[in-house]
Amino acid sequence: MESEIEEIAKKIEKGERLSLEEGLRLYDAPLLTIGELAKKVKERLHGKKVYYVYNQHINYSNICKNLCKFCAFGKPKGDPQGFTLTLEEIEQKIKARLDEPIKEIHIVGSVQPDLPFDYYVELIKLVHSLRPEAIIKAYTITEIAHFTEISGKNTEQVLRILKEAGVQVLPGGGAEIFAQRVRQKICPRKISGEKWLNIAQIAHRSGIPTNCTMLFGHIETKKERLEHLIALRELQDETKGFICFIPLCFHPQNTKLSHLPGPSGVDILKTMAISRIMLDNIPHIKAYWVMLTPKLAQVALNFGADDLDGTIIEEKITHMAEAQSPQALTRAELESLIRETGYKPIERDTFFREIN
Ligand code: V47
Repeated sequence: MESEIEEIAKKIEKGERLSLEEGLRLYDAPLLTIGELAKKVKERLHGKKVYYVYNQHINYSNICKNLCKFCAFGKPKGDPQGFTLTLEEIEQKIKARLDEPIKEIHIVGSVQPDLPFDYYVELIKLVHSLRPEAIIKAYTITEIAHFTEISGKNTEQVLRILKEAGVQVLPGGGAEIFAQRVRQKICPRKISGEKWLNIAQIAHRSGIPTNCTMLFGHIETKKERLEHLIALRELQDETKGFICFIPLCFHPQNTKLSHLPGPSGVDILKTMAISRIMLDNIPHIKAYWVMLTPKLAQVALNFGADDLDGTIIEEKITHMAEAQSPQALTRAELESLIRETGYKPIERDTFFREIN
């Protein structure tokens, strides 16, 4: 076993690509060994830089037709905890923070049964008109698939309309685990993994880069995780459209999978590191502090992650699943988390362009 890991380590040091079997074997290596390897890969790419973004999240609705079993955010129509923001309410949320130097607005919701396609387009136009300098990262691939259904337009047309309205990047959500076996059990109404990848491909070809994610630590096997990573890597070889990968650790509370324990700290850090090592063509790996907690996200910077995401301010998806993290971090808090690890904090925009 040790010599096998040594062989894999040599390949990583030479910058060679790992196979699914090699990725799987890495899970059996000691945590700190994998961490060191991932850290080398990350520092080869980014040196001592660790990024963060000054951003704002807007969740326009949580009323959802899909009701995935891993999700505590989505609510059925008529549920007392359900909400849908009017455009006026969204306007207020944006206006309330116009004095802050926000560089990115992250807008996602649910597969909402009643809103017309026009709402989604007008929402983007509104945000863009109020904050023309901020980059709008809006609507997951799952939402894009829904828009094609309600508008009767194809994916290219939907994306073109959204791009003209002001969308510059799609966030990485909705990917979950691509394996159909898992999707049938945890999100049977959601689009297939194949469809998710197909829409990502169309977005990239239409000049809209995206992020990508993997929701792990529920019922998936390690092999299914590796298959997921390799599917992303293969698409990236073709399109180069993924900016950042975000491993999302499952939060079971308040979900239909609340009997599951969720991933352990070791599993989270190993998955972060293995993601960095396997995804040799995706530039950035995000330690999303909202899901990890700021403390574990800070540790993850030594396990391959080069980004902490951002200031956030108001997050609902993880907090409805009882996340223990705060609602917001200030720029000073993010910078101090990064500095303490020996890395250099760099403020970025959505495309990872540095901000002075
Ligand atoms: O698609 C839902 C996941 C995603 C739970 O692109 C859960 O920069 C854990 O994708 N436990 C949404 N995860 C969040 C997301 C994201 C977040 C930050 C930045 C970016 C980006 C993307 O959260 C969903 C789903 O995969 N999720 N419920 C849960 N209980």
